[in-house]
Amino acid sequence: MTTRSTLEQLLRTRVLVLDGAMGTMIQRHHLEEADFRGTRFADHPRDLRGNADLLLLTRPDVIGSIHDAYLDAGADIIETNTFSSTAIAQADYGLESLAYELNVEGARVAREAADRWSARTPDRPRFVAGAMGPTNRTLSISPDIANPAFRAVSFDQMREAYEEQARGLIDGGADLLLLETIFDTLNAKAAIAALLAVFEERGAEWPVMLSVTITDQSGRTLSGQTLEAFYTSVRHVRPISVGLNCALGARQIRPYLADLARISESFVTCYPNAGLPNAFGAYDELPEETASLLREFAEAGLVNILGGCCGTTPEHIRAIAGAVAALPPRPVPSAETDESWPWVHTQLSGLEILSIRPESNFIMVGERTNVTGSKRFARLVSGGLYAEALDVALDQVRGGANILDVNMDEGMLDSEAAMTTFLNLVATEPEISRIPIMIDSSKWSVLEAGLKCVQGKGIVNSISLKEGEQDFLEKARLIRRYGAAMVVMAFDETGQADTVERKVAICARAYGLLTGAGVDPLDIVFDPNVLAVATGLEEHAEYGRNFIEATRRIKAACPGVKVSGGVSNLSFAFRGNDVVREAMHSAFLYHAIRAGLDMGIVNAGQLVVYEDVPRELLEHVEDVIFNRRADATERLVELAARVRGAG
Ligand code: THG
Repeated sequence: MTTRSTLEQLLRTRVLVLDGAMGTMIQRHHLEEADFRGTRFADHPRDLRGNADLLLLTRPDVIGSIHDAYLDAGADIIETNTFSSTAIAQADYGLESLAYELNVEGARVAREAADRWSARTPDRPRFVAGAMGPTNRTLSISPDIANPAFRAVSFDQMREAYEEQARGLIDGGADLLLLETIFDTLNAKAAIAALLAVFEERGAEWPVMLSVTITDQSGRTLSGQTLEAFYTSVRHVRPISVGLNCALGARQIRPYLADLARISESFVTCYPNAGLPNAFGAYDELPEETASLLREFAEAGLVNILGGCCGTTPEHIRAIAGAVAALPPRPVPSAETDESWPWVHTQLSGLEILSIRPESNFIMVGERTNVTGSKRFARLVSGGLYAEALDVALDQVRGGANILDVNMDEGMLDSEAAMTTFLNLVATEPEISRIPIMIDSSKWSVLEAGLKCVQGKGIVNSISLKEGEQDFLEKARLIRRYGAAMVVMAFDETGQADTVERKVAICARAYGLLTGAGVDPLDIVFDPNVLAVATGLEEHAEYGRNFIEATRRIKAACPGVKVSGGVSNLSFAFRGNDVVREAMHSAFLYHAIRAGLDMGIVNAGQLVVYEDVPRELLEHVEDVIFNRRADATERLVELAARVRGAG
């Protein structure tokens, strides 16, 4: 039996107990600078007192005795003393080179203690969770107010630091990996990318526990996400548990725990602080009080694993273990038990969630933040006028965009850098970053640069079978590591599909390949190519109708997928005549939505209501879209000249 299945079985029978604070217990030992240094670091040029993780190398006896105390108190799972054992966090002490060793030792010391207790109480196996803290850096927030696009560390540096930590924890014998005190989801996504890479490298998976921190009564993470948005952004690691720890006591944490418990597909954890800190920064909630609050969490069916964070001690853990021993664990809900279960729908996120359901309105993807689609945006970005470029994004949001498409594909631009700068800035504007981002590029390096900047669950736009199956699946695999959805264009090795048959055949083939590789159909967005009509070329006459018919068939053939299109492409022949263009978009959308179109890349704020399109114009436009008469284009061109004057 694997660790995961053993744990899952246990978690279905009772509430498991996690240990309490490490720091609080270390304080009880009144250690001096000399204890932290030992002989090995006696001459280290920096102060080391305060580097709790270093005690693994200099006073492993202290750490081992704390593990013992928690196991004796009834902890089923103990956490390694490796919260800050990444090269990034250890750099504060000039000890970044120790990261791997600290993690190996941290897991080894905990493993030894857990194994001793498992041997003593074989009916109660003990587990080691490798603690992985958030580091002291934020990927979503600039440390320099004057320079909001700046980041003190890159996604790749953070991912590499977490890879090293994970390898150490695994090599030292950890059973689980616990990403905890998550306050910036992008840090957590870097850690998840690291874990998925290490699992692949090792050819095995370790169960992952996630624990997020809500810093205040706003109910949001430090980086501004709601809990539902957070969970949507990190689900792709398929955690064995998700929960809350730190910052708050049990009393303040309860409403957020209830929110998470309602939507979590995995087991739920909670290890709050021992109340809120007093005037001296100390915690004085007594063990019985913490235990009675946590007992109520279990009685309410909210939790599967309980423990303590700052200020909790073995006395707290003993009281908690006693209080919940006889209570049943939270049953994991599902679509069968909950009719409003979110995970049967396409779920995306920015700071907030975007759920795309059958009853949802049409989803508008704002197109203007595109250097090839807007001369103004292009001018602002190439001139480095990012504040004004951000206003273009804000206008799209205020115009009703539910998702923001960002494209920096211009020959004269460093597109990777422009994508990074712009998305880092978007992250600092809550009114914009509220909505999910669609990262639009024909270059993989630009798509990946974008993926490294968004804490939410966004959409990659796009991938296709253009370069063959292997390239397609490789990109899809990487997109999954970042937890994004993906637009798949109806494009294959022989080119862009323009007939209904080819559009449907390519999408069906892509669907088979992607779902076969484990991609959730709900994360696939097919784009059957909106192509320009009324161009004067006979072979373009059916393009409007083909898109609409293909949409209908793709939705029927590929359960779960969404269909999208770049609507403004349709009217390229009428550039400069916005009255006709908007009428064409409006009529096209009216029919495409009825055929199952879920979303479209549009100029948000400019869409005209179908019923408001003048009758004559509408008839001429629909003649073109449906290729209803041989002279449809001629007649629309002729009318266009007249309405241009009127408009
Ligand atoms: N499918 C997918 N992604 C896409 C497209 C698609 N991304 C790009 C494009 N097509 C969708 N975006 C736009 C953006 C703007 C315009 C058209 C499509 C547009 N712009 C005006 C023009 O060119 O006339 C520019 C006017 C101005 O400069 O202000 O029409 O199909 N997956």
